[in-house]
Amino acid sequence: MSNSIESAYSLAKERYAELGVDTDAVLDRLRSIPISLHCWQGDDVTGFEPAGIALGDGLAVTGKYPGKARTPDELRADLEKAYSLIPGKHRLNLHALYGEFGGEKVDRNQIELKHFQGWIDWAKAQGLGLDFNASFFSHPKSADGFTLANADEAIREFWIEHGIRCRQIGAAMGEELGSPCVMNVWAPDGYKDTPADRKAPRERFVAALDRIFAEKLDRAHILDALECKLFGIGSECYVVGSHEVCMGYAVSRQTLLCLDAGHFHPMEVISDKISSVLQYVPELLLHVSRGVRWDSDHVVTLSDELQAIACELVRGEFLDRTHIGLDYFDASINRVAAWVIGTRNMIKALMIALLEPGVKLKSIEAAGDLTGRLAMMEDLKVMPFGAVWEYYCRQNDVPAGQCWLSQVRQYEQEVQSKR
Ligand code: RNT
Ligand code: ZN
Repeated sequence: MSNSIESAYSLAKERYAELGVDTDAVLDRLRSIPISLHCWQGDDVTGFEPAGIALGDGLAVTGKYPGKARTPDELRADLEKAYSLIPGKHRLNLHALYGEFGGEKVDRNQIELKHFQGWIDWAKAQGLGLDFNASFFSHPKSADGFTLANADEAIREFWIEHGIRCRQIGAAMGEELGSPCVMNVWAPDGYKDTPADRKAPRERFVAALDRIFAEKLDRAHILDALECKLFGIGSECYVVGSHEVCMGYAVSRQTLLCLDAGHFHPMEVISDKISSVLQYVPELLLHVSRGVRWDSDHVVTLSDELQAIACELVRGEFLDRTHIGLDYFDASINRVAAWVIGTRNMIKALMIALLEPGVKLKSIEAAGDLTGRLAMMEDLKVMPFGAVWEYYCRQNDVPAGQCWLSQVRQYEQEVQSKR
């Protein structure tokens, strides 16, 4: 390890010790927190269905950066490059449309475990856990904007079957990998303009979810999650799976609730929702994202809100009940770099949160010293966490500072640019 990184770390360690924080213990804790990388950043949510149709249903990816992954092998190679530049052991979040169908037309209501065996074998070899998502979009049967809440019973049944199969596949993934698979359901259903009937689609949606989640599966293998949303492109006036619908569902059925940072009003933050919803739901899934003016899914930066999310998880001791996933898609920059930047930021935010003298802050607050609380929170912002971060990267054999980017550039030149 380079001397300057070590000596900066030992000075930082002293400074944190003065606040009663043990940096070595923080780094041990940090190493145990997995982040689930979203496979869909690697290919702009395209997937591998032979008759794949254009992305829609409220989702949009902008940018034309060259070199996107076109096959499962290319996507895995890109992911391996990204993981090699991210400290710690993490997970992969797969979508059902990323199955390996070998050019065969396998519709969503026909997917089977065998289509994901390649991913499971690869995850096992890489020491990664897998999470899974049913794909209720980019399909002719979602073209009218409705899937699980569709008024057409045959279409509803088609999507219910998809959901049921996704749970079974997810449970098998979790069992094979020895780590529970979080299986997330997000459905785009909604109307562009004001509905005459807001009730019936929600009733159909809840009934469809009950069918999908009916089979009792072992929570050691699979954890069911439901993701809400305020609006999407083309569903501006009405989204069936609103926060209230999903929250009520998750509370009453004791499933996980998925909070996506881009799925609320721009003035609303999920950091404030964590300790709220965990009063009622057993566990949470986070889709850490960054909305700019809308649910734009920008690469996660080390923003105030990212720090607030991480602080909430640490201060509330919620890390054991929260599964952290990322959800953004940017095709205007190198896609491997997008994974690396966003994931490293998530880890940095968790590290900064763990470096907080939490007991001290809470006791200042409990004593009513609100001046002292604000003063301490602000002074903590200039503590030498950069030195701790660089040490952590080195300790985990990944480049500290900006050196990781030259490795992405080399990979781009040798691999991605040849696609
Ligand atoms: C859509 C949701 C959903 C998707 C992914 C691809 O607004 O955020 O999670 O982004 O499933
Ligand atoms: Zn999401």
